[in-house]
Amino acid sequence: MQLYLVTDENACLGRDIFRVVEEAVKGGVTMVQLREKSLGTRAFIDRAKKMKDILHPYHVPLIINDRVDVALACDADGVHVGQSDMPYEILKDLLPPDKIIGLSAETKEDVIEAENLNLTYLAVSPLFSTPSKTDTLAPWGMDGLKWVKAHSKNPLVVIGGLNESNVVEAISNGAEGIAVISAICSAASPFKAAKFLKSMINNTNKI
Ligand code: TZP
Ligand code: MG
Repeated sequence: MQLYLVTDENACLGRDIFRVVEEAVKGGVTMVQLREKSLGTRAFIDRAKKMKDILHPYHVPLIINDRVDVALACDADGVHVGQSDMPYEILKDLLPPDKIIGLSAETKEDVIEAENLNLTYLAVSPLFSTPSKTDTLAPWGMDGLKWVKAHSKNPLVVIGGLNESNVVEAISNGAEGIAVISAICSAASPFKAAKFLKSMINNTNKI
């Protein structure tokens, strides 16, 4: 989950979403979340299957946002849920045990509650405010990330406003990985953007 690409077709500047994702994977993206807020179920499943066919030759896992039914239908590698989505306790019984489960934490209470769950990762969301998602609670900021790191044993992913200007600080303050939409989907070259972000992550000392 070092460099985690979250898809948003609207951020792809009119380019084909599959091409953007494949370029990004060639550049070094290590995990992809298919996040489709407006597709119908059938179209979502079709897109997920096609995405999985693109990703698996690169051994990059496919995570489905919100929809456990879609994840099961296409045998995706996991599911990402937010605080108002399906509760973890139900999700874990529906999914095979080897699947990835990621959860977004927006408050300190979310972080503490998540300590009892067997998550693959906890997403600190949003780290910074971002035009890519405006219906969020207050951003955590770097001090918030430090607080989460000090209070959570879960592997942490940060999301929201991550780009080349703040990746190093996020990783050096305890994030295992960074999740991005616009820094890659809206880059002139998703390949080069991913490659650059990946090299920054690889060259950063973790705590
Ligand atoms: N969840 C919290 S912030 C966010 C999501 C899906 C959007 C991240 O997009 P960007 O463009 O990387 O800030
Ligand atoms: Mg959700």
